[in-house]
Amino acid sequence: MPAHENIIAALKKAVIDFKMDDCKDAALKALSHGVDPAFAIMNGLEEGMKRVGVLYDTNEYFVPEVLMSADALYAGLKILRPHMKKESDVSKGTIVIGSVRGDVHDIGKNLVKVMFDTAGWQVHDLGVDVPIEKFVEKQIKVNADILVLSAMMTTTMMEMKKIISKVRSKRPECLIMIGGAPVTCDIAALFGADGFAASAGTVITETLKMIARSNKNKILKYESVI
Ligand code: B12
Repeated sequence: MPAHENIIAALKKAVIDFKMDDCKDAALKALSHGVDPAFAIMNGLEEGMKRVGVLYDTNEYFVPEVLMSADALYAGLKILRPHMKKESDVSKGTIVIGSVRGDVHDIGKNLVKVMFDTAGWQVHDLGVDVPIEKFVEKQIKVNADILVLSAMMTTTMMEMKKIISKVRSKRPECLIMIGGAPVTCDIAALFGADGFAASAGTVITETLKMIARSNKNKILKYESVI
């Protein structure tokens, strides 16, 4: 097995076995072997946490193991993140991101945040369990181009619908991208979101498509009135 595959496998295993030191060692090894940090994060750390998700769902892991795995993932991310190459220094725009009220899951949200940051967006992270008002106020205050919402539970996901209609009434020009394990493309359409992506790996591509769609709609609207 080529060296970098061993390293990716070691990153994944360290998250699954919630071995923080092993995760740090594998992350440092990834850097010294020239493995692309983004590739290591998504194929090592994220895949490891997805496996932990399955072990949790099958009652082989419980909250303590899951939290220790999350700690190992974050230890690896802390080493790899600073080495991700910023696409450009010119800001692509401003986003506000957060996990909705009642939801403290942040691993997925933080991986999505890393992608926006690396791709050149100015990121305002409101953290987890964020009340609607805070999303509304912040996106107005920083004149956000995009509001990015994360929810990991079917229960908390319903908050997104309320946030979208509130933000629409205040600042219709702010685009809204949503995601998280229970969220689907159909749900995003139902809630009136402008965009959806299934993972951190696809969020930037889907965001650029969302912006292109909204620009096209603006042109169509303009053409219809002239
Ligand atoms: C880790 C975890 C926890 C950890 C969170 C640690 C942390 N720092 O985040 C802890 C232990 C705290 C926890 C607590 C609970 N959890 Co929990 N948790 C999980 C677990 C095992 C893994 C989630 C995870 O991080 N996956 C790895 C990441 C990388 O993947 P991801 O989150 O899906 O994110 C990716 C995509 O979804 C997407 N994405 C995510 N957000 C966004 C946002 C945007 C805009 C976009 C575009 C994309 C996007 O991109 C991400 C990266 O590619 C899942 C099981 C599962 N199968 O998902 C249960 C799960 C989400 N939890 C669940 C539950 C019920 C709970 C608890 C209520 C349990 C309890 N009784 O206490 C509490 C609730 C806490 C709260 N109020 O939020 C349920 C939710 C069921 C439901 N209703 O939908 C799940 C599905 C487990 C289960 N099958 O029952 N949990």
